[in-house]
Amino acid sequence: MKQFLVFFMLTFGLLLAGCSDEEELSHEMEELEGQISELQEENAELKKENHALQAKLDEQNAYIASLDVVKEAVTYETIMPQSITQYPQSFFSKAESDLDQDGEKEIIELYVDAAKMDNGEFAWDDGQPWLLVVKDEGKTYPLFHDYVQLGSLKFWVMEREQERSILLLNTGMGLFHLQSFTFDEEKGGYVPKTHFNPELTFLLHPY
Ligand SMILES: [Ca+2]
Repeated sequence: MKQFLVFFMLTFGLLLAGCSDEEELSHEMEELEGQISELQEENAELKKENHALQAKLDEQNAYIASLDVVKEAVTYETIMPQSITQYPQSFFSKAESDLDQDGEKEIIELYVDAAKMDNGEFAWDDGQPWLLVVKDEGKTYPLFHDYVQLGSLKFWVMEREQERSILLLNTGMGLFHLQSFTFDEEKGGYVPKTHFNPELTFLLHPY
């Protein structure tokens, strides 16, 4: 009888221990499931954020691409004849050359909106509008018509590989912009091309 009692108590004890392990495991499983569920929610949230960021990135890339198109159009748009209603007040310099090589010389004129004093010097301001035009039998092509801050314009007529062009240097504030303008017979205008235009270039000498 005593042996039976010992056997019964041992069995009951083992059963109790088994139950307790099972409960603990079940509890751990629940906790793990909870953690998995939380991670899945976080993952879904991150995916959503990632999607939004990608959409924003796509939008910004499209905007940058549109700016490049505008930049290209501005840089390479052919300059057609225009009617100049108001010239800057002073004539600055002039050249003559057969730029389209049709046997007749065109007139290239540079004007600046600065008063010329009695001694022939210009009364320079911190900046002023400039205008560079090519005149060809009643047609006027404004190659440059803009404000130049703390700088000036200088042009040359050059011939290279039997093609004539005007070279224009703009040394406005933070600028050292060298462009050429070449007549395109098919387009009927002057095609501008930038050769040198590094960002924020300040001339130290000569100032
Ligand atoms: Ca000509």
